[in-house]
Amino acid sequence: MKYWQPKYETMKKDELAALQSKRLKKTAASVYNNVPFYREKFKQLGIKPEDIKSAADISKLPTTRKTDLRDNYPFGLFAVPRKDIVRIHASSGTSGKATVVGYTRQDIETWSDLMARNLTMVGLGEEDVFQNAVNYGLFTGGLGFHYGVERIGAVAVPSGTGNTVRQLEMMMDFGVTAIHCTPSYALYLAETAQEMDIVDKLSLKVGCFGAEPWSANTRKQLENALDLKAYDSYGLSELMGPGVAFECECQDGLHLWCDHFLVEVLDEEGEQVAEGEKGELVLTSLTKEALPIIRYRTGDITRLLESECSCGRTTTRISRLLGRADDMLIVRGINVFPSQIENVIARVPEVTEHFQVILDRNQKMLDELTVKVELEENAFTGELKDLAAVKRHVENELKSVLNIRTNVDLVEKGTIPRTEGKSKKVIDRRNAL
Ligand code: DLL
Repeated sequence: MKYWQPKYETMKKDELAALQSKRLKKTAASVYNNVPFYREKFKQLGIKPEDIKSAADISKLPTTRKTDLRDNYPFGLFAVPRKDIVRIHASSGTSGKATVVGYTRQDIETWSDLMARNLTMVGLGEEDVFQNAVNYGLFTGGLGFHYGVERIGAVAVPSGTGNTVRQLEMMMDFGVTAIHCTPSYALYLAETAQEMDIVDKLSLKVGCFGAEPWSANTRKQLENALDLKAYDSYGLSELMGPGVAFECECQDGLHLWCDHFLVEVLDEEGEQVAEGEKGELVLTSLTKEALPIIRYRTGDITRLLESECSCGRTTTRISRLLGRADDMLIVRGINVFPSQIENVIARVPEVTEHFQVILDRNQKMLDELTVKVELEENAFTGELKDLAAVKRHVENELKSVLNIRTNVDLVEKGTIPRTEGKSKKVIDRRNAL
């Protein structure tokens, strides 16, 4: 069994708790002294950094939400001067301003090491050729993985996204042994490889898949189709990017690197759940310099797994992500909130306020978002070209807000079901596959 940083990966629970306490105290002091937003929050709660004596005091601290980052756009929550920032990324969220995150040189070092831990954990090393088939822009998945691949001394193939046939050719020509992409893109790669009848010419042994939800069933499908072992990779820009939690070869939950992140899984009352129970993942960074984050409400639902893993690592594990506490959807890797759609629809006089979002996965395994909206009676002129114009107008408005193409389906007034309780605004048919 190989570890990248065995000292931290297999640390005894009490030593780990002591390290977490030390780092939490430092983080609390850093945000209090350097970030006006947090200083104000501490004041409202009547606490000072000195009140944090150990990691167990975490529940005294305020929580942070995505909207707090947006409200402080772009750099308002940074805890270091601009000269110490060496890189920024942005989350894929699209409502209003993007969520901008920053890194110091040391933050990039930490991130590279955590990615190196993950890649070593799934059996990769300097003999491997790693194709990184995700976007290399502001999205953290590209450079985040890339630095980890270089750190373990494997060959990085920064193929980025698109051109599936070329991606597969590279895999054959370069003897690629490991790939990283979203699970939905992996399904498309698998299907194309089968159509090209080249699966036996590939030498893939490991697939790292994440950035969006996927199921145990998809894992089986991918492992069979591509003849590799598929591992779940979880992360979020606000805490760093990919590499926050990752599966080991046991494929029994994701190891969350507790020396760098303090994990809470909270129920609806804000209480920590027991082992095996579901709740919202709430994370506190323990070592981040540029953008320390206190009790970040990820909105992701998971189960807490505290028992020891047979791989020997002593971190807390979390189960595969089970859904969202809010209604955020991830469509082609972009975060979409139904409330954004609602706001757009409300601005268009030709349609009613009723709508329904339908998510499908097309033949290329890409997400398709259809928005059903009702035409107002007085907007129906009987002319098809007028209908087409309304449809185009709503589609364009949605595109400018969501940043993704949608298909608008105009339906007759009264046909979208009304309910007394919560209406089912979203029908997600993607996992029916
Ligand atoms: O998606 C970081 C990342 C890149 C993770 C590459 C893994 C691989 P964001 O764009 O900020 O960051 O989106 C974060 O994506 O809160 C989850 O809702 C979702 N997500 C990420 N990984 C998984 C996963 C990157 N393995 C948001 N399973 C998170 C389910 C995931 N959902």
